[in-house]
Amino acid sequence: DLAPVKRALLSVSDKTGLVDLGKALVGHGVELLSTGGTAKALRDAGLEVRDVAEVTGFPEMMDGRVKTLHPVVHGGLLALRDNDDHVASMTEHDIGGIDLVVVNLYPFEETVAKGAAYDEVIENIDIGGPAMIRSAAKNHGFVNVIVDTEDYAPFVEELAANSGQTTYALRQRLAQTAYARTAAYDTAVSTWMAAAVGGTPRRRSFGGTLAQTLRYGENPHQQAAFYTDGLGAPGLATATQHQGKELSYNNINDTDAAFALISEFAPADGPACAIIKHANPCGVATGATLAQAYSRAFDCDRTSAFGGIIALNQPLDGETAEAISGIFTEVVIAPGADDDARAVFAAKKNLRLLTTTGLADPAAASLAVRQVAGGWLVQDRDVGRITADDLKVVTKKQPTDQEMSDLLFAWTVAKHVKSNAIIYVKDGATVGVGAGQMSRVDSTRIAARKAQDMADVMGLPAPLTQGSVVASDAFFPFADGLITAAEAGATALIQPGGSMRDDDVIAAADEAGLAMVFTGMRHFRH
Ligand code: 93A
Repeated sequence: DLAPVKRALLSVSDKTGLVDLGKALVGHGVELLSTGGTAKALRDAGLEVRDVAEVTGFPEMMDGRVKTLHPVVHGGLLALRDNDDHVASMTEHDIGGIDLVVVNLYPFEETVAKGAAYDEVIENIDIGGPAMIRSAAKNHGFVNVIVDTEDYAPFVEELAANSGQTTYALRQRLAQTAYARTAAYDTAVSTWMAAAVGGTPRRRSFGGTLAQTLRYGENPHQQAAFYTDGLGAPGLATATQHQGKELSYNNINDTDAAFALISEFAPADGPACAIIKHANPCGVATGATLAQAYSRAFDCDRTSAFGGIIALNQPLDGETAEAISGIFTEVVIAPGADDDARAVFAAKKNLRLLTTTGLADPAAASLAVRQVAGGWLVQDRDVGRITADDLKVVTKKQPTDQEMSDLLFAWTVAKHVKSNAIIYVKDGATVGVGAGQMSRVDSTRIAARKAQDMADVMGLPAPLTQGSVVASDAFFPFADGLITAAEAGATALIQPGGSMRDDDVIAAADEAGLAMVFTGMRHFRH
């Protein structure tokens, strides 16, 4: 199953490693064909190259839109070398075999990521490159195709090991990679166009490139990997890890949740901190300083914060790093870290520190995709946001200014808590979080009980839910949840409203002397 490599066509946008590869190929007696810019780069390095234009008898034309789209190229790639008919056609039409294609495509993803205008993005849709990749990959019985610079060196090693030939196993593996590349490329184009067109496209595809193989998945018996779309959104896909061992599957999932939540808090509005466990916040707080925001978030649920993921909305400083070092933390993610902070964490070998280029845009439209048996569920990410103007006060009592500010804070956190979500907040800090329960009243009770536990731990006379406000991610179907919250000391509530029994719930609020506002918007997170 060894096949010789006698002629190669190189056509690459990213010229990394090109000259070394060209030299190695020439060293194995391979003839090089190439397109404009690639040929120039090879010639500049002193290598002998034939222009594809010379081989096809056609110049590159239409701003390069037509360079390699020619039967002499595709015949040379697709011809079955052991088929008499094919070989006769090659002779008749003067088509030479091409045994290796090295192509990396116009940088479509990077062009989108840098925010280029529509027409520039369109010009960066590569047509000839994917065509050659697909032709070569189909004919992997004889032809080699390389789409990643990482594959240059192993390919050269294979040639050296097999006196200028390659094995079927290698060609087959390269072909699989090649089709994944063209599929991800077309996915990027189609995803970008779907956003430009709007609406619900009849066809959707999803794809990405391996960023990291993970040690295992949610559990050790599950294989896992992290794939990125290359479109450059701020977050884990583009973050820098400064220390600590590799992130695990659960770390990535939880850190993503932490970063999405903290991105709701604009740095200009002051420091904020979120502590995440199992993708749910166990403490979120603002503070006069970042260190204070951390300690207030920590005080919501000190027990759960152990082994948590911490996200900050401002660059990490030394004082906050010191405070965080008090207990075991898995990951800290922040839009930067100063030298003092780096020095403090240097002693904490197991702690992973990630810095991002900024926060995510909490209003940026993107898709949330979830797999179900036989398909995918796709929706817009929940970017719903409200301001005080959107709220309707439904009780006799009006919320005070402080309550109003806490209600909006609680509502923002609720969006990032698994349903049924109940969040108690006081003075810009969560003081009780009830997450992921099958009944809303249970979430209300659990959050209050956890606040009581914290009061016991901290030696407080009363739980911090006394004088707090409460957010509920969806309407209270009955008055029981609201009554539980009032018993825990809540004075104001925020919820979507819209239940058949809204009147009962409002009456119960009035009876308990609570203020309540309706958002008209729900934040289910299942
Ligand atoms: O505009 S294209 O879609 N038309 C083509 O016929 C074609 N052939 C190769 N783009 C085409 N390519 C791409 O040109 C390759 O995929 C590669 O990314 C790039 C290399 O161009 P150059 O060698 O001029 O730098």
